[in-house]
Amino acid sequence: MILQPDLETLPHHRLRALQADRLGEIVRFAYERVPLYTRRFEEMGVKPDDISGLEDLAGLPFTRKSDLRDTYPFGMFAVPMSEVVRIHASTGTTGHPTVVGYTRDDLEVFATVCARALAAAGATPGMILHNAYGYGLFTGGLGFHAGGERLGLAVLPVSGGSTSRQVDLMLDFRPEVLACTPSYALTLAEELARRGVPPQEVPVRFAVLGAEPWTESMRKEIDGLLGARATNCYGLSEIVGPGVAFECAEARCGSHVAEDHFLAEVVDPDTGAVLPDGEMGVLVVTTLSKRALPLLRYWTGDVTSLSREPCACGRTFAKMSAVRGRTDDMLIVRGVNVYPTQIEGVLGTLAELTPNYRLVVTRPGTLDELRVEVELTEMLFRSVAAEMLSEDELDAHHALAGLREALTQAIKSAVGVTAKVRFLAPGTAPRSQGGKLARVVDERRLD
Ligand code: DLL
Repeated sequence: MILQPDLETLPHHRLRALQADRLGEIVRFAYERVPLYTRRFEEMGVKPDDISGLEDLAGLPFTRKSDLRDTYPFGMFAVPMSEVVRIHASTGTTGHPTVVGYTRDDLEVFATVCARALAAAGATPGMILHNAYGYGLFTGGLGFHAGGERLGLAVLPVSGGSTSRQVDLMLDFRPEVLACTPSYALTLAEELARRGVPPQEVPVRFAVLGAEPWTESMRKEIDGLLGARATNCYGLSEIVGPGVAFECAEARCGSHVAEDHFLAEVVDPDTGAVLPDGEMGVLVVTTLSKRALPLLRYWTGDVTSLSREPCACGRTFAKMSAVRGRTDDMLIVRGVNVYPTQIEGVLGTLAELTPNYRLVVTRPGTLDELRVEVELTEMLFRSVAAEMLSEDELDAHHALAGLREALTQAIKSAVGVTAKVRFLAPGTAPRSQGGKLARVVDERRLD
């Protein structure tokens, strides 16, 4: 279902005209209201009027996360606090958290793009939405909450955590729609399986998953375990939260950017030059309608590509490919660039393995070592571990030699790195407790 067909299927030339109008307005607004932009424009000798069309965008500097941190907490807000009705913030593992604000109109945009995402995933008014994204400073919970209400869903604000209770509610209330991170969808699916609920008896039909990178093999796994259709939803708090881009149930192949509100570019991570459609680079987003925190050419750090091929669903919004990861999540192992999603893709090709894994990078001597720790399926584990085995005995079991060789080869040919493989018993790799799951442990000392 298309929530706003008049906007979501706008012919390209009209969409471009709308974007150009809004860009001119937001550039002037940001220049006049945000001291950082005033200063930057003046330093570059650029006037807002110089940006009269989309083609002029590349003349503007990037805005980075560090700009938000340097002006912590509210220095980039473009309206007085009397016009701000909501504040969210990232947890910020290093330095200050990034703080974002919304006017009443901004919340309207936020709810609308989340409602579009739910509708595109297959949700229709009258369905129940089990919203297991975290509520609080994180944008996922409240974003999908408002989006669900806007679409006409009955929203169950379960938030993250208390998996057993979530599954009780799921079995009693029978929600057709689930929203959470893909790693938490797996945790929920495991708990359902543990209770002996087969996929065809899981009430969820549509799962709207995002907030962390995931792969097609993970999608297949989740679809199978839940008996549902999982679609991807992308977003970041700086731009609005979830709903910046979302997949349609028809194609499930790339996420439509809500281009009436967000202007997307993909740029070369080293030179900053705009790349043509189809080429992988860093996603840069300009907000076209936000008022509390307008951001011009915001450097997301997320690696993706854009496509403007017509889509089966009829939406004309450009699609971004599944995010490979953030440039700062990229591991450099003996000089080779490795994204965790590349390893996840390889694990998904081997039926003996589960999607539960962890990557550990160490430097025992002078060389980096990448260790891929992955759980065996219950079936294989049982056939190997007829007797009690220690973790080391399991890992070294002769019956796993062929699998180890196959996995090592597959990783080498896909990623170009020889990884050490460690097999784990089912249930021993880290699980999402409700939010994003950290799968990488980097133990190298780089000093
Ligand atoms: O994760 C907003 C969100 C909530 C999106 C719920 C989707 C669903 P932040 O906490 O600010 O906001 O984190 C944003 O998470 O820059 C990406 O690196 C990553 N990310 C978000 N969605 C996806 C996705 C929310 N679908 C950062 N695929 C972004 C891959 C994603 N990475």
